[in-house]
Amino acid sequence: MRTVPRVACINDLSGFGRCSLTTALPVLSVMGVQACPAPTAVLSMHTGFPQFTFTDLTDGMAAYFASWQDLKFDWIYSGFLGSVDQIELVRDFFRRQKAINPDCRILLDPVMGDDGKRYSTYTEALCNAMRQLVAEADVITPNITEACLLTDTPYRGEALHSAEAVSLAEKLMTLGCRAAVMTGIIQENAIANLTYSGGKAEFSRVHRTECLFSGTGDLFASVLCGALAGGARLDSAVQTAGMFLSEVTQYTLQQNTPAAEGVLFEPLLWKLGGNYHEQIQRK
Ligand code: PXL
Repeated sequence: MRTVPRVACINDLSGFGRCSLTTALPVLSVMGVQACPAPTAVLSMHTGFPQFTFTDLTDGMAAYFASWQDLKFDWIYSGFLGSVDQIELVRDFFRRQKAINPDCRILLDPVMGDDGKRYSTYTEALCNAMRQLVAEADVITPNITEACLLTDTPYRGEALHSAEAVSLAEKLMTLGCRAAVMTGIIQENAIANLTYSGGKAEFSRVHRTECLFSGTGDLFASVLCGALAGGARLDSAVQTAGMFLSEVTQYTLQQNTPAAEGVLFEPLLWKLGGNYHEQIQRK
């Protein structure tokens, strides 16, 4: 492994609202990982705000990836994708990286929606293209809404019994990914994250904060990516990401800030720079 693992972060840059690249870059940096951004779009604010500008960057992406063709990445972490063409460019980038470096791993966060609803920019064509992209991934991190959209399953809320969650994860696996982490399953006063890998399902539960903040999926996937790039096993990386999310959401709830502004991770970011992962694993 490289001294500083290298990750390509394919995601949008939203100027306000704590999500996508503005979350991924600080989290990966503090976790000792070199984060190389490939921006898919620039938004003035994320799409959860009533007004935002959206500049799609698809046109520049082929040249952007071409200039990276001799770089080897340990992981590729992809998030919000804004057009079908973009999804195809990302698929080609995944394939090229795997071809020049079979050890390259792909973390795909299929950012499509939340709370039973698709994001306003997310069309049916994008859903179909995302289903195909999942087949290229080593790990995917959908929330329940996204798991339902990907598998054409009717959405019946975020509260799922363990057996229902496992059967949804099994459906996700039929799309061809190597492992799936289904996030944000409500089970009484806990949030469960389900890791499905190697034919085995494992639940990791943390304290639930009763509020829905924007960008929590991005923060979870970013911490997960940092831990994985640092060499952690998938199940332990899921525990670490879950614990950090639980701490940060509880802190944010106490501060009483608008939910669309996301989780206030800045005051707690330093924890990820120490031996947070080791501490969580020892608990
Ligand atoms: O947090 C996911 C996300 C990422 N990127 C953009 C978004 C959202 C959620 O609303 O709008 C642009």
